[in-house]
Amino acid sequence: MNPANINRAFEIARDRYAELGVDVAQALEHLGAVSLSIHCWQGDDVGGFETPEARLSGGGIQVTGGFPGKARTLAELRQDIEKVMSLLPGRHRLNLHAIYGDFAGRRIDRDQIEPGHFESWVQWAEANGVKLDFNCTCFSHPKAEAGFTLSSKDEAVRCFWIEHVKRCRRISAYMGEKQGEPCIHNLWIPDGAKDLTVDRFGYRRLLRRSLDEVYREQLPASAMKDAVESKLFGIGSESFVVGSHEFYMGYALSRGKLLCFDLGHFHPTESVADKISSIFCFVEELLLHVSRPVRWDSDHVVVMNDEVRSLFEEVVRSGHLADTHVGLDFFDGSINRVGAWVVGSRAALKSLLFALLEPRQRLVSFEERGELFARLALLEELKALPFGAVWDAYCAENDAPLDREIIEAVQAYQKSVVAGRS
Ligand code: RNT
Ligand code: ZN
Repeated sequence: MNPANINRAFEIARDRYAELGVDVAQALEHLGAVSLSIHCWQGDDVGGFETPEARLSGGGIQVTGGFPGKARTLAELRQDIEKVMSLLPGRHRLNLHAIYGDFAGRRIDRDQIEPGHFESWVQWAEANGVKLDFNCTCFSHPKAEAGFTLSSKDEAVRCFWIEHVKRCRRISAYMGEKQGEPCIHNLWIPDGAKDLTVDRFGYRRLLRRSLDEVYREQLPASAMKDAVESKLFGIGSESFVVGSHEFYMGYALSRGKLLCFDLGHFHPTESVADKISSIFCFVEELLLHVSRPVRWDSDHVVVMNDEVRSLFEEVVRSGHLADTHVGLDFFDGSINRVGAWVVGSRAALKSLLFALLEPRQRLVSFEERGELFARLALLEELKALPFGAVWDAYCAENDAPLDREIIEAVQAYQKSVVAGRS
């Protein structure tokens, strides 16, 4: 598109927002300061590289689809991530899972992993100007097959996973030290049961005890921060999930840990957006897993829907954008994976920009004066403002393609790189 047209459209949009009291330049500055923590696992259907045959199994999460050309090696995954990042405006982080270590063909069990297995990622990150986040992997493993890990009643199983998570925290601290800013270590475990469970309290007490053991080692806050991610149910854990919302909210608040809200981990009609202003009454930081549940925690590619928009609206309205770590969590193997990554990441950024362009003061003053029709009318008006012109200009300014250039860019990469993977 002709740069002069992008500019012309932007100037008209900027003036239109200015009439409502919105400072577009400031909104773009805030947007530019946000780094998404892009999940590595969209690239290979949450398989990881522990063995050549490694694939997602169990844990209540699932990837469907067999689109050809998924990354088979660390090198291919890195190449795909570099491509994805080149198609996004702004600087973003990479979120790794423990199963993505550089194991060089050796069988390293989860209770044996070490910072050295992630050294090549640290080097890659430095070379690409990317900061890393990390996750322990408590699924896709024989010792997770019975459905319980940190809350298992089998002490040997529990100890195995405690050791794994302890090591993952050290790996996170190693990454954080190397990159000169904290690496967030997020903990999600699949523990739960398909059917009516009687000793719920027993499992939850075990989980609390295991977590206390896992977090016993003090690691410098300048190098790593701990987050815990709750869930409502999974495939095969429909009746009981040990790490529920209440469990982790209590844990995080009493132990000074970060909470992680995943959009797919609540009742389908429950608003995660509405939790933001509640939780920020009690915490200083928050981790999000932006995702798209379709009837269940299906982890569809994020789009700019009402849920994601209102989530960011609440983050911005509460004045806590700088304290919110925005992780992505979706995995779709049924469409072009690089394309899925790009569309989902850009949708998150667009939703955030939309929220940043809200004339908050005007809306709040309508609200405070009881002019509730006016509040509603203005919220409706915003939907038809030239938001796209601001987004286009932001992309152009940041040397990223416009939305209308994405299809071609992804297809060209598919043809020249991905199609060669048989
Ligand atoms: C699972 C959780 C968790 C995972 C990733 C792979 O329901 O959302 O965050 O998706 O760790
Ligand atoms: Zn998640």
